[in-house]
Amino acid sequence: MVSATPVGRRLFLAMVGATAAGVLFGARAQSGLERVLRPLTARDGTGLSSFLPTAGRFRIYSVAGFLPERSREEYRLDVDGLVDAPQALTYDDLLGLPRTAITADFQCVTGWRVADVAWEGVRLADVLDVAGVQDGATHLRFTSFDRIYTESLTLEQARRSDVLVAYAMLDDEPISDAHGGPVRLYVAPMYGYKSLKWLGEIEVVDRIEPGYWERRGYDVDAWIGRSNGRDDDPV
Ligand SMILES: Nc1nc2c(c(=O)[nH]1)N[C@H]1C(S)=C(S)[C@@H](COP(=O)(O)O)O[C@H]1N2
Ligand SMILES: [Mo]
Repeated sequence: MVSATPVGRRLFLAMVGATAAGVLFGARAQSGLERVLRPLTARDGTGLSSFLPTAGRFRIYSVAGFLPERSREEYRLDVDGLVDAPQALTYDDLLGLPRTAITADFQCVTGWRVADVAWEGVRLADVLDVAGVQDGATHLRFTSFDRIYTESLTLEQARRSDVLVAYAMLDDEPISDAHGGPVRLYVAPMYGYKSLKWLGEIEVVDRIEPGYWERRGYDVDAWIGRSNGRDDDPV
């Protein structure tokens, strides 16, 4: 798979911490394996789940230590800060915006990679246009409804066509709770930690506020293959 790459000690310790606290189980979403294992592994704090065959599969991460749940009916995406018209978009509002599909490898900075994952959703740029970004805005601050995880992007990065507010993944399924549904961020050209799960709020701001992992030593600009001391193949 991916060979070990030198990473700073601080970063290494952050990864070890993440592995102990944040990996709930690892299996490809919607597979029979996952359905069978979910009740066991979601509660497994022993690390037993790491013996499951997970090569080429997603690890399910939650730094919060639990998987928050929100139904599509109760879901809202707040878009606020330096915008003309603050929004509380429903799931159906998002479905009503132009649908975009991207298929690419999903790459975690710790090394695991899932090939050819299909994502569907709305371009983040289109969501921003609904709210109307004001002059002087430079960055976005994303907050998960797990109330702990945060992320950031520059406005320029956010407007790329391969950055999605995603509501479907894998084989056209809605995004499961485990994978950050009903709506998560998907930042195709960057390592997985930029793809914030359980997306609750997008705040338009005028300065960078580093996200959860960035405050713990990871690069803010997390381009695959040219950040965090790694040299993975680009997606
Ligand atoms: N809210 C939240 N989003 C998150 C994380 C997390 O712990 N909490 N982990 C990140 C990391 S490091 C990766 S690699 C991906 C993993 O996505 P998955 O759990 O669907 O496999 O989610 C990212 N988004
Ligand atoms: Mo990751």
